[in-house]
Amino acid sequence: MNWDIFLAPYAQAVDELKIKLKGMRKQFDYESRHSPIEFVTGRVKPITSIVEKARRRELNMNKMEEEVQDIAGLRVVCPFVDDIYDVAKMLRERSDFNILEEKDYIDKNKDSGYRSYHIIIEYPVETIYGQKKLLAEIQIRTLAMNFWAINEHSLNYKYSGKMPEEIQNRLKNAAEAAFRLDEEMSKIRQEIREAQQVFRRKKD
Ligand code: 0O2
Repeated sequence: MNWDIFLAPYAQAVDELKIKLKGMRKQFDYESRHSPIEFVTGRVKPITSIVEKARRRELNMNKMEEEVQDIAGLRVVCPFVDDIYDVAKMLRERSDFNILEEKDYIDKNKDSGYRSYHIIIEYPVETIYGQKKLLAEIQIRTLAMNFWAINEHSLNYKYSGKMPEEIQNRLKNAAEAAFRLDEEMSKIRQEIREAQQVFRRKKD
């Protein structure tokens, strides 16, 4: 397997989708409207993680393109929980990719405590050999969900997936605290928005 050749279209897809999703944020800024997008990141899954995932699921290496849906991964981080659903709606209305699947881990979080909204898309990339349709995963989550997930991810890495029970329990409590924070912030959302508008007017 030549990984550079295999991953090149995925790198292109990540670059293109980052520009497109960041463009949505910019459009809200130009129109001085509240942006449901705080920031956007993207990455191509590291080779070691692809191989590890394929092994864990006993995948046929030839079927990796269909089975590993997040080789191209985008993350849209939003201020509030409602913004996640607004972003998902905007993505459904786009014509530059097809949505294949949506996974709502917000209402029904994962056992670890993980919360996020995942959208699997089929994205067409133009290569020197013609068009190639590949899968990409867009994770949409709040700042609080993101804070929790990046810390949990580092701890999982540290303990190679065998996290001590005490830390697992602490993380579950932290996930609930993050969720309550999101709920509280949603309740005072209007106040926060007005404060941001005043701040923007003063800056202008
Ligand atoms: P990385 O290092 O971020 O690339 P499954 O394994 O079947 O449960 P599947 O099909 O891989 O799930 O898709 P799922 O559940 O939508 O998860 C895909 C990605 O979501 C993961 O990729 C993580 O990025 C994120 N994710 C899912 N569950 C958790 C979790 O409990 N904690 C954190 N921090 N992130 C999670 P990878 O390949 O696992 O990891």
